[in-house]
Amino acid sequence: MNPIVMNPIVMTSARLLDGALRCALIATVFFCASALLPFLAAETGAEAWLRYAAIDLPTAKAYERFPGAVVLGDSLVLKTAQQELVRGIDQIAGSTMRGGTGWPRENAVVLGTLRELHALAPALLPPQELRADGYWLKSANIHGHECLVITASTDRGVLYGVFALLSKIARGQRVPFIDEVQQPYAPIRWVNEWDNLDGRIERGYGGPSIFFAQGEVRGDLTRAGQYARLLASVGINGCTINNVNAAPGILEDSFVAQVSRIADVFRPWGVQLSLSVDLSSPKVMGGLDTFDPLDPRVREWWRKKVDEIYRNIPDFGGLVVKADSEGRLGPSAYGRTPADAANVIARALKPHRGVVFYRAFVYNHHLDWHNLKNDRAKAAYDNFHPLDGAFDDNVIIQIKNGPIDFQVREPASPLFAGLRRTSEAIELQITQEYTGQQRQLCFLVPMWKEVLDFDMRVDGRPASVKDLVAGRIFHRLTGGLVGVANVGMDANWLGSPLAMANLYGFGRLAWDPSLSAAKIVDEWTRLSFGSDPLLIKAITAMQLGSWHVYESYTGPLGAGTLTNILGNHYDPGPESSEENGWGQWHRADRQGIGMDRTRATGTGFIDQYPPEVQALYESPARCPDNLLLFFHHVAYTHLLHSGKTVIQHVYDSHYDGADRARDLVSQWMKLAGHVDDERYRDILSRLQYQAGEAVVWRDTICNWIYRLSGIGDRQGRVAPH
Ligand code: GCV
Repeated sequence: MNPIVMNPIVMTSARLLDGALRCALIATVFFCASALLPFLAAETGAEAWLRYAAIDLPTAKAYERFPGAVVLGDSLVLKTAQQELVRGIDQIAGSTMRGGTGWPRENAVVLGTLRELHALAPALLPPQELRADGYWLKSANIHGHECLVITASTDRGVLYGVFALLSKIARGQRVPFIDEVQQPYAPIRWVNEWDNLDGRIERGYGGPSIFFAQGEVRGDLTRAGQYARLLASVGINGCTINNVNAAPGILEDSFVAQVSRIADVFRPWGVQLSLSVDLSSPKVMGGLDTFDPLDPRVREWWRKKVDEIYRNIPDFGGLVVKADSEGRLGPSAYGRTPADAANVIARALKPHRGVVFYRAFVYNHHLDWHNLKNDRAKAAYDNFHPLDGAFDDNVIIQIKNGPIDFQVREPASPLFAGLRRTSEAIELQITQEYTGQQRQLCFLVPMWKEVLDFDMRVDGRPASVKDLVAGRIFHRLTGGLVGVANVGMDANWLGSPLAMANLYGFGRLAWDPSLSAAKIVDEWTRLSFGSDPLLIKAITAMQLGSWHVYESYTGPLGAGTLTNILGNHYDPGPESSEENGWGQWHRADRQGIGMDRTRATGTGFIDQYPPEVQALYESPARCPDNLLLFFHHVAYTHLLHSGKTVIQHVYDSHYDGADRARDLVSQWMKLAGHVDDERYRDILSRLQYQAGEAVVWRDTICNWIYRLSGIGDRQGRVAPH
């Protein structure tokens, strides 16, 4: 095994032999190491990016200069921050810090909010105002002691600062003198889990629920607490624990009491718990004969229910609503609007400072496919844009990144630019429902960045999606990013070790969407696998290229993931998209392929964008190739900007994609001996399987499009030219 990635426990032990000082710590470290053996030695992936693997001795020595870990204040979150610091430094640098409270009496890392710091060192002021959850890492001399201060305006910010410091140290950075402020881009940085109360997870690929089993909250919530730690380590501050297709029973008083146990294990990590609710709850479980949001009895029901939740969970975050969508009941049953529905719940939450996330994923799945003007992509904007300004200020409209449903490529939803007087959040899908279900490698950060960076050109001025959702363009008080994670009981959380880069990447982007995909994956790889240069180079290259690889054999040119949309959302199944009401149409026929969404001849979807974006997409001549079939129905012989015909591009892309999927296997095999056996073999078998699946996809799609078009492949791979 390569020395750089050898078992950290072995490394720690070796270093212990090095110096007399460390000899004194043998017993403690050995004890800690033994306790952690099942996680670290086995490398199951359970510790994810918080492995805290030992670093080299000279770098580690730098941390001996801070023997103390002093906390100013005694809140639960501050105590957690102190414990995490001590644990991290012990594992990473092999030094045991002395925990203490009050003013430092030796060189120390000092943890505390700005208020507490001010009492200790009034002259120590951050170079800029720290917004909620932002933190400042600062080397300073305090009353004659060399200190490293981690401060913030909130306790949670201090915890985030500790994780940031540990991440730097774990990646081998030396931080002797530091003066760094980090601020979150947006206040909302949440994950959703689509867990059902019976323990199954909708679109979950990492095992059963960590929260529920057989209709109850699990007795043992150790994993839920560990998950909260992972979330906090990347700055995620909220988690909705149950499926948006919500079981009404979640709101039974007895169940809320059970749920409060989950909030208890989230609390030390500053993660707020929230619940998805069924809008018909007042009727289906609340004893009323209606759930009309404008009925005073319904209003009172929500008020009492929310009060009851806060009695159990005082720091409860809020409620998520999926209504009038995919068979869920909603306000339309009474001729009411999403604003009526959102506001009745928002008003119940308001006194407690809770928020409502009302999902914009509202559409008719019985659309008449014969009608070429029908278009599911228009639904979110059509339903919500007219209501702009009608939502209370603690309502956040949660909008999927694209107008359809987490396809391998979609344009940014036009609704991001269509709400000026309403707060919004972007919903990204970490679980790979349409992108390989964790059985195939697809690092989604580059895709998310394209959407977040997309400029909507509102009123002729720059308006990136990330600025819109953060509330920066229209000066909203709240907003941000929500990721559908769906972690499960599998040791490595998502079922696949490499897929964890998506969870990490979501958190990092939610904190700072300007980070590059390359930086994020570099951080993640170092933390998850170590700093062996060969390994860093190979894993980052594989991850960064993987979305394009997957796209090229599943859905090139913006046609959508050509998968079995009526079944598993995984296998190739281009025919399943057509001739049904779901509206994931690609409109492939004998002449051509693609949805005509133009204003001139198509569904008019393009009209929903601001004028400069309309101009980009309306003309096939300007429309980027990678979205051509999303916006236009073109002949198979249509020439792309690349100079190829559409049909030849489809053939080439599928063959190229399958070749590149096979190359992923050889790239990985070069890492034999550089990665622990367990993860090496797991990842190898997944990549080998993916290479086979890519061939299945290639052949299915190429044969299907050849049968439809009758046009052969110039290279003779599919049918005679
Ligand atoms: C939770 C897609 C998924 C559904 C999901 C839905 C949603 O349609 O296939 O499983 O339901 O999106 O986001 O509400």
